[in-house]
Amino acid sequence: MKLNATKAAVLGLGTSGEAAAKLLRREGADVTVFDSADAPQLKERAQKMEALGIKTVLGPDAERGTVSFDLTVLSPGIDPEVELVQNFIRQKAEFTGELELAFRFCHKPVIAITGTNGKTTTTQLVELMLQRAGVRTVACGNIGMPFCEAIERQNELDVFTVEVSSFQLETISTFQPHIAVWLNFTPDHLDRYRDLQEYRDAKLRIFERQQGSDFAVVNVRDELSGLKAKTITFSAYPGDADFSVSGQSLLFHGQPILDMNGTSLSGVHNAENLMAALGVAYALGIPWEKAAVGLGEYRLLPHRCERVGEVDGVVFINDSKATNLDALAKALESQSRPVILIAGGKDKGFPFDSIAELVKRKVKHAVLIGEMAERIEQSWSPVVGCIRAKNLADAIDAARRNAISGDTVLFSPGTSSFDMFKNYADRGNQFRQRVQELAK
Ligand code: UMA
Repeated sequence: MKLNATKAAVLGLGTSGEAAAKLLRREGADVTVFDSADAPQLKERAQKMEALGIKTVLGPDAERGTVSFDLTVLSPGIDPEVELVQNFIRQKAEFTGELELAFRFCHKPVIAITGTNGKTTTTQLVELMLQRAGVRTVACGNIGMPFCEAIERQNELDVFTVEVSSFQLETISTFQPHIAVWLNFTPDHLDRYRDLQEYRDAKLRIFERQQGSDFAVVNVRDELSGLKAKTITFSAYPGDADFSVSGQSLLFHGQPILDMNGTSLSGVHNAENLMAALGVAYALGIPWEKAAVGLGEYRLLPHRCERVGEVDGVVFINDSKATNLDALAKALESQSRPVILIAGGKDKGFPFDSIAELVKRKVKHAVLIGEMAERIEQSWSPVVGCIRAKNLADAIDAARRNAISGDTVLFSPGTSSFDMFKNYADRGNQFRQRVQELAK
């Protein structure tokens, strides 16, 4: 598809905006990128874009433009309510997401993976499983490398493995994954969506364009109906699903196909992630023995229940990737020792009351940080002693003072990091570094 006579606007000069602008430029479009920020780093990136023949408008001017465009690409992290987007809406712009844009240039089958939790782990499991089984693929999308960037490499690939967020799905129109994976759905992102239904509706769009020749690999507990694709189900809980669990064994139609002891993964949520990956193998006709090779080799990324040290018999676990309550609950459920929990962060619009019973069962003391600290204290103080800390270092010190040998200090914030940190990885790295200093 050549875009020689096309005037394209890209909103946002983050990683996805940059990749979208470069793709459009390569295809011959006249591209302008708009970004409301104008920090030095962004200016540097803008200069690089200008060198490629891509125009940029930064800072307050980005929110005032009045020129009209044939195509307007919206970065997934930009909330449609912000002035940058509203200004384009007033000019009757229709938005194409970065995911949708990439798909329009995609000639290979797409495996799209969504869910509130486990997306990144499952995307990586599928990538490694396929690569070890001789299928050429790359993990891209919400995981980090934008789909628009991965498109450049499509001649070397057999299939794309794309982690897909609800934000990206808001702006699709033709996106049709050959295999759509739905891991789970629990409350999140209520700072962007009016309610849970709106969040769920955005996610459900992953199935919107699928046909009978496509596959939907879905968690049976989420009771998805009206799917046009061939449906493959999994569940870690008793019930009727194609893939199920018995002890450490993963079963397909009742027959054992993978022993979790042969992987580095444990816990209910990872059983589901593994079954979802095996569902992809089934859809692609990959034998179980071949699928097992990559799944067995896989090692979890940092910040996911990562043991980062032990001081005087107290184990410290970094679960900074827990950016919603369900992830925090799963981390707590998998703890067998008494827990000093460090939680809190950005206010994403959901209360912490719903896990108070679990906190009561597992947690000796809760140390609370960030924007949410006061609200969490209101929810949990009837069931557990709460301490408020002004920053992460103080929180770690308070947790250590209140822990005795045999306890675990679990840093599982339950919400996102942006009130105090660059992102969850920065937050987790700071936690790890501080614990390693204590261990010296
Ligand atoms: N911006 C404006 N005006 C505004 C608001 C933002 O111009 O009013 C600009 C910012 O200054 C910034 C740009 O928009 O320069 C940011 O765009 P973006 O947030 O879309 O960020 P990207 O760097 O393009 O990253 C996005 C995804 N981010 C989000 O969805 C929040 C990344 O997922 C993804 O890896 C990347 O595209 C490549 O596909 C991150 C994420 O947090 C990991 N995702 C959420 C999650 O997993 O929960 C959905």
